Amino acid sequence: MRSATGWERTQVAQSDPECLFCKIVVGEVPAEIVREGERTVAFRDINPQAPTHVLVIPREHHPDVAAAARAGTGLVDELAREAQEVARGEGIGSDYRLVFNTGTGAGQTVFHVHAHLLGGRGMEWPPG
Ligand code: IU
Repeated sequence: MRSATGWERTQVAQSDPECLFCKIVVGEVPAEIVREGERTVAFRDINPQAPTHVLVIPREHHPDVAAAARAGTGLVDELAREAQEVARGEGIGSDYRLVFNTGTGAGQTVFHVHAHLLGGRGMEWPPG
């Protein structure tokens, strides 16, 4: 398991010291990192729901996708682009599901925006 050590000293504009994913960003909490960018980190979900289950997050703290979109800096676009790169790296091409659970009623449990990239198996619709 590798932590995000290469970026430990990067100044993150917006960070929450209590946030688990902010701690992963600075390497304080280990995670299985699969890809890092200037503004994003992608790591494997500890409780995978598919052969590929990677979380793509911004380094900046935003509680959910709507807040990240409101920041108006193209961050949500970048999460989608990074997810595509991770999918390519995982060998699943462009067949994947990208999910932003938003709000406790929709199953969000970690309030640092994250895109779930799920793939490597058939998907059903509607989701549960
Ligand atoms: P959710 O959409 O907020 O429910 O997703 C949070 C995800 O974070 C969930 O799939 C967890 O398995 C995952 N996760 C993780 O990968 N590492 C952790 O230390 C914790 C949660 I806590």
